[in-house]
This record gives sequence, structure tokens and C-alpha cells, in this order.
Amino acid sequence: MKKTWYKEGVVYQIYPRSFKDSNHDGIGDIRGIIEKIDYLKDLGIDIVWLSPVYQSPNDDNGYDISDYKDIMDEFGTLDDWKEMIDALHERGIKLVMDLVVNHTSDEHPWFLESKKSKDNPYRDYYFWRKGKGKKKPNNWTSFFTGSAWEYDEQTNEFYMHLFSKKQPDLNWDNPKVRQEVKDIIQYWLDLGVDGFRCDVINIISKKEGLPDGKWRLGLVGSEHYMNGPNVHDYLKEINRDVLSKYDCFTVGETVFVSTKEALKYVDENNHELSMIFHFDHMSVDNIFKWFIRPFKLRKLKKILSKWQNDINGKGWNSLYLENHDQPRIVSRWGDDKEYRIESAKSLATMIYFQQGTPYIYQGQEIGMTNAYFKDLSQYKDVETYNIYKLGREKLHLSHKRMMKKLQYMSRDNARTPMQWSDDVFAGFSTVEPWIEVNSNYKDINVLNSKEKKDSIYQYYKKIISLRKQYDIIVYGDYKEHDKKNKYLYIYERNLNNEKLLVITSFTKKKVLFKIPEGINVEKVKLLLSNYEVNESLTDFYTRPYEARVYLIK
Ligand code: TEU
Ligand code: CA
Repeated sequence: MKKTWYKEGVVYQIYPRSFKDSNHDGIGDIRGIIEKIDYLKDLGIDIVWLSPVYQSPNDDNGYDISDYKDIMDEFGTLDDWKEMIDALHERGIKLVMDLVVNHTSDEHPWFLESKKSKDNPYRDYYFWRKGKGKKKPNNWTSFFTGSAWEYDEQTNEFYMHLFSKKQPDLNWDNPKVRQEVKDIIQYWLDLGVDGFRCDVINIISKKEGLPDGKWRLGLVGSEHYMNGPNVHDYLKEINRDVLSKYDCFTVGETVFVSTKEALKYVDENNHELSMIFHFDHMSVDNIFKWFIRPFKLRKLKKILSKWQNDINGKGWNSLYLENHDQPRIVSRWGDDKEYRIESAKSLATMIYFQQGTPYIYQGQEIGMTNAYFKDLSQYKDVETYNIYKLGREKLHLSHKRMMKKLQYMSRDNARTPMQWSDDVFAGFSTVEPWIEVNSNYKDINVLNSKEKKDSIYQYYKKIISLRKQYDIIVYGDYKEHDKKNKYLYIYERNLNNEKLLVITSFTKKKVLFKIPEGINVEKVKLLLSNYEVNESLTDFYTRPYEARVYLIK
């Protein structure tokens, strides 16, 4: 397999609005990021993925872009951004930008033009259609609930939006649109960026004629655009014309892909994307996100093992448990009360010793938890409000029931301000932030976690440094043990004549771990553990959320 920097590196995702406020307006910004680069360096990460910082009216916190080549006023200026990328590069950290090109903002000049008249040159940048009488052009629904069509009086037609109505979808079948996208990519690459995280990139190509669709996976119509008819041609075109000319990488966010579909995107011979984010493991504890079901370790293991085995040797995986769309992992699959520290470490061990590039979401490295907001008004996210409305009005669920769902699954759980210290507003800002600080910041914060020898922060630091010392963590093959075990996740990695044995517990119960066959206990070295352990490996009873990693020569 080809060895490259983006396979060996560790990515840290910054959600700028919530990372660090430098100018006391309650909103995180680019100069705030500059202040914290030494922090990132200390943690040891290699690549920053920056969620969108472009001009945007912020209907969806920057995922609705009105100018792809300029920085959002609240976040600073292009000069601030240039200073930031230089400061990152000086410290050997690469920068990956978020590329959101399935849709623009409805305030983007292209859309404003396209709205004006049916024969406007920009009309065909988007999907404008006549209704069927008063009815919508088709029955597709939006990811954020409701119809995917919005009526516009001026020309008496509808436009399509798979997300909020302020996020009209771009028509990728128009070569001019693809040229615009290439220009944007080229522009940022020329300014020195090292890659892109490509937002919902597997839904950019829609079936010709936009036919009515079926209900599937909580959406109507998705069979007509998920891995749509021309998506692979379009990605190859972008790769050939722009990306391939630079030393950069891409990670595609792809909704509902099988490993078979995924390989079409990431097979190294296909020249499309370097890796993707799949969502399979994110649905272990829910159906269509909002129908919460109990977490089952066996289900998780089956999914992750499948991705490990199917992608190995052909493409490359990404390894993540959190991002700005997902609630905090200790609150989901760990124990965010009594065993917060143990379970945060165990979860990190479980995921980051697999094959792939690790992604850490801001705050994950100190074990930040869900926000548990009690009042609807504490939420800010457009999806959260749409879901609340749907639950109350269409499904007739009680306020209490909906609030419970939001406490568990709302995206805002991951969007509360980064907890830097026990100062007022957690050291994020000196004024009331745009979204409330999690009330546990006095306990859970960076200052605290950096000081303590056994903290989650120090554990993450250790994982990152181990990856740099041992090739096997990056490139080794994967093999799962004891698949039926309901409480322990045990796997090995193999490279040349070395073996890595990873043992993680998902329970506070005592569970008997038995050494799998083929492990030579004479040659064992402990690399990492979240409890005191003596060096030799024997069968043992696990302690709550115990995690161990052994190297076997
Ligand atoms: O997310 C795409 C996506 O599939 C999510 O909207 C997902 O359905 C939702 O978060 C589940 O709760 C990307 C971005 O990561 C997200 O922040 C944006 O809102 C969305 O695209 C639109 O750009
Ligand atoms: Ca600010």
C-alpha cells in the first residue's frame, strides 16, 4: 500500500464558531485559532480540518456559503486567515478546508441572479422547476425534514434544496457549475491549503428528470441522488483537472454508503477521493438518528470490522467518533458520569488503533460531554428546530419526549464552546457566547486536563505519539477476536513480523479476557493502558472500561 503523510497524520477538527473568541463578541474566530496553535502542537496533531469559515448568512453555521473566496466577517479577514495558515505551516501542521459545494446559500450572487428570471444565465446553476399545478415538482424530502422544494413567487417556480431552504442545491450537470467548483478549489490550493473535506459529496449528481422517489432511510427520493448517475465522473474530472496537480488530500463526507460503494470513491486506482467518512457506526444507537435504541457492542464491532476488512489494501479508512454533527461519544457509548475518564480513553483506544486516519473533534481530547440543555431556547441549530417541530406537529410526541431526544442527539451537543479553563465562560470568551457553555466546565477543561498526568488529554497525546513510533499502528492489517463477546472489543493488527493486540471494555462489569490463540506471551510489551497494569500478559478480569494495547514481537 502507498505510504503518504495523510495516512500517517492525525487530523484535528476545528468548529471555528465554538473554538476560541479573540475579540470578545462571543463568537469564535480565526485569531482565536492562531492563539491556540501551540496547544495543537503540544497535543501532537498533524492536520487541521477547519469547518467552513467563508462568507455566510449562517442559516446552517457556515454550511450555507455566500462567497467561497472570502472569510466570514465574524471570523475575521482573509489576511487573518493567511496569518493562520502560515503559523500552522511554520509549526508543521497542515490545513484542510471544508468544501461545501452540493449547495450554496440562497444569498450567494449566483442564486440571487438565478432567481431573477427564467432566462437568467445563472438559472441553470440550480434546480428550478414548475410545479404540477399547485403541487411540488416531485415528492423528495429534505435532510432537515419537510419538502425539498421551495416556491418562489417572482418566476412562479420552485427550487430544490436537500438541506434548509436557505441552501439551494447546485446543478452539477451544468459544466459551468463544475468549472466554478474547480476555480474555488484551485483558489484555495494556490493559497496553500493541503486538502479538502468534501461536504455530502456523494449526493451531488441527481437523476435526470428528477422523478418521484420512494421512502427510504427516513428520506423520500434518495435513490435518485445517493451515489447518483454521474458522481464518479464528476469527481474524476475534478481530480484530473485540479487536485492531482497538488500534494493534497480529500476526505469525502458520504451519507449511506456501503463498503462496495465506498471503494469506488477511495480505491487508489480510481483517482477520486483519498478517503471518506461513512456513517454506519453512527447509527448503532439509533434509527434515522432520532429513534434512539440501546447501544449494542456486537453491532458496532460487526460494522467497524467490515470497513476494516473491505477497505484494507485497496483504499484508506477514516477513523472518527465525533464531529460537529454528532453528539459527544462519552455521553453516547461511554459513561459520562462515574467512568467518564476511563470510558473516554477506552473509546479512543478502540477506534484509533484501527487502520485509517484518525480524526479528533475539538473537546473530544478532554472528554467533553453532551450539553443536556433543559430549555428549547438554549438550542441554536436549524436541524434541531426542524426536528422538534416535526416531532411535535406531525408525530404528536410530547415536549418532554422531544427534549429527551435533543439531549441525546442534537448537533448542538458538540457545538458548545471549547472548555479551555475554569474561568468565566470556560475561557472561551469574556462575554456571553453565541451558545451556552456546558455547565460542567469547572471540572472538564483543558487547563485541568493538561495538568494531570492521568488525564484524557495526556492519553490522547500518548496515542498520537505512539502512531509516530510504530508503523504497525498506521499500516498493519486488522483481525478481530471473540466477535460474539458483548462487552469486550478485541482485535489485533499485523505488519511484517509484529503484532499489536488491542483490548477494550465497554462495561463497568468484570469480564474475563482470555488470551487469543497465536499470541506469544513471552514477547509481549505493554504500549498503553488506562489502568496500572503489570507488564506480563495473562488472562484477566477487566476493570470498568479497561483498555490495553500490547506489542508482540
Ligand atoms: O452534513 C450532512 C449530513 O448528512 C448531515 O446533515 C446529517 O444528515 C445531519 O447532520 C444528521 O444530523 C453536512 C454537514 O456536516 C452539516 O453540518 C451540514 O448541515 C450539512 O452537510 C449541509 O451542508
Ligand atoms: Ca470573536
